[in-house]
Amino acid sequence: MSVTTRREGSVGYVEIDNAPVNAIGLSVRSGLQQAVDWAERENLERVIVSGKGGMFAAGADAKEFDSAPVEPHLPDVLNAIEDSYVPWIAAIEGVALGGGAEIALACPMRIMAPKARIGFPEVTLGVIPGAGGTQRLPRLIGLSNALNAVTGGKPLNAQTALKMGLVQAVKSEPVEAAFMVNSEALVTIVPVSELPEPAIDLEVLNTARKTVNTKQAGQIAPLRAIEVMEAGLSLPFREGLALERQAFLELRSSDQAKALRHIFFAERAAKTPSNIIAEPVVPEHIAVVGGGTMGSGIAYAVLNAGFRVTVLETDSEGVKRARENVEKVVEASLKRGLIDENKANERRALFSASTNYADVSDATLAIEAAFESMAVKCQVFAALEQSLPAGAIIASNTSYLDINEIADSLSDPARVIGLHFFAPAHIMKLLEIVRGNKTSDIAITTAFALAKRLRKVPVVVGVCDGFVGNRILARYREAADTLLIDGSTPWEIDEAMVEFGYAMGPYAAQDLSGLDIAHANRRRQDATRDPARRYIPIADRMVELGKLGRKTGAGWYRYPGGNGRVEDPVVADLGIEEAHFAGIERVEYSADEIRERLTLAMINEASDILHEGIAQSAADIDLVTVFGYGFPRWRGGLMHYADTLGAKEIVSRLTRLGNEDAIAWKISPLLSHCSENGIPLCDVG
Ligand code: T1G
Repeated sequence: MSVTTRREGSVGYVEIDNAPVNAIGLSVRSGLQQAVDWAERENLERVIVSGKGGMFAAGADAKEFDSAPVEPHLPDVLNAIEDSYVPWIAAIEGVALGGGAEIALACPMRIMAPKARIGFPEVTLGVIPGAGGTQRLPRLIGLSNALNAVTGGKPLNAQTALKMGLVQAVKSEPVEAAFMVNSEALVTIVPVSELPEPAIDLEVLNTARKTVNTKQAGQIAPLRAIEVMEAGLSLPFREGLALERQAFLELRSSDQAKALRHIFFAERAAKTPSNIIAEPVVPEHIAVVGGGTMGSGIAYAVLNAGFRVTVLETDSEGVKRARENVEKVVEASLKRGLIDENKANERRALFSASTNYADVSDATLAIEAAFESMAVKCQVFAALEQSLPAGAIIASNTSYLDINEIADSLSDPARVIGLHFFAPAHIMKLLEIVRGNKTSDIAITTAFALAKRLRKVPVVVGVCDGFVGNRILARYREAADTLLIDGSTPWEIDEAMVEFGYAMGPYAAQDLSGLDIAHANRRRQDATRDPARRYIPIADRMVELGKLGRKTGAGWYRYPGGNGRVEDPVVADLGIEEAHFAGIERVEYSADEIRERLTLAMINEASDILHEGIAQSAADIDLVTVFGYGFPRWRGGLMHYADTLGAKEIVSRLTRLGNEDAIAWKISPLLSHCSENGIPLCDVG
């Protein structure tokens, strides 16, 4: 039963009971409809609706969005609640999101628990509120607050909801408080849909549109929400409702909604592989080796999850630096209001730094984030193997180096795994779990358990140069540099990729991370690079000129005194000069051609990664590209996007590009296979 009813005296209790998040599927809608009829048959004085398990309702069941809507439709159920002569009170604990919040809006009274949250996250799934939210909310909290809540999709805490009039009370026991509400007061409350609609405020509407076009560029749902909310201001409620419903149903089947649902469910499916059943090591104390940017970021991420952490450094200077780096992150979190002083002190109390490996003799997990040199890493791993208990798992945060080689330097290679964090490590959600040839199942399950505690998105990857993310990134950058020498400028390329949906293009991104990192990797690859493959020397020249990016005040762009970035004609000339040396006649590339080449280069490389078993599924590659490399979430990740083109079309375009450069555009056997057999990439793995 997804909705239970019981009465006590003249009060009816309706409880949504659909674990794990009380998603409002067909059985819940039917149960609520029956509850309305039941309350009237029983001639109750009031109904108190709540959710079982400390959660009101997570919203409509998004798993139903791929099938035709089935009655009773939620808007109709909510109208029945609102129109009933038995007044309903929503007693909200946990979260009331999407359709859950709309149930609350249909009730004359709403009471929230102090830690509960209420919101309209529909746009994060590529849709809009489809059960009255766009029509009731402006009437209740005003146009501006309603636009922010719906287009931003962010849940509101109880105090904010109370202040803006979204709920009438915040009580520690919402159900009990609902029982105590004065009956006379209850029956005099005007239903939300009968409140006067706010005036059309063009300035507020235009501000909302401007915000969406800046912060959610390319996304259609937020703009549709504004359109429907604006229309509703001059329509009778039921007509506004019909407009909302039509827009919701159209969006539900849109490419963007399908892409966002794909990522939503792929993220939640990223759990320990079902064929691995070993019990994880649950560390009380975690050692982090290296207190630099990555090490201190990792240490803070682990502190944030409540673990005791000791950062190991080589000398007292390093210990001091580690302490300062971690304190900097604590202070930044305090300043951003992410934690309060108590939480900050809790983290400080769990943290220590030392040069003495004996201080981590009880640590059952170590994460090495030392200098990216094989010799240094093997030294650190040997010291850790000596100091840590026998069953401890030892992980490396290396971005590129061979985990197998590190593992083979130990007497017990099974305890070695890669945990590849992304800077800033306490913020970026992706965690590549690098499985070596001898990595044990315990190490894998420990990595997944850690990822869950750190609220990271874990993806198992195999050992190769760059694993999954950095290998795709290297091919993306190579394709960009090829355009650079063949005719484009960094800013043309960046602009084209921002229009595709990236927050920033490849060159602005490199200026952030520093051009020296990729330069060091190219030098490392010199010995094994295919001499027949085109090599573009422009990025090397940039490093030789000391143009390393923001940190040197100039990279692909110039950064005059913190006033943002400006194009640098010296850089454009470098491309022209190198083209001249190489005897290349430069040509103009359109934004479409730039986007095509860079996305096809990544898709082709990712297909090889899948083909070689370095990634286990196309969905995993989608998680890596979205959560680690800024691929637009509303395109569903690299491989979901590839499937919108189709393998056949991709192969035909790669064939055309192959006429220019057969080596760089060599078609992945997986793409050829999918093209010949009509197989979507998302079915691979
Ligand atoms: N539909 C279906 N399944 C859902 C779901 C949903 N809305 N929300 C969560 N799940 C599943 C999830 O896939 C996972 O499954 C399990 O529940 C636990 O989720 C009509 C049209 C509520 C804050 O966007 O934000 O309402 O992996 O790991 O960390 O106008 O889930 O266990 O098999 O995330 O405790 C709007 C989405 C829908 C909210 C809980 N609602 N969910 O977080 O658990 S559209 C949302 C969340 C709508 C109306 C419109 C979070 C959560 P499995 P979890 P959590």
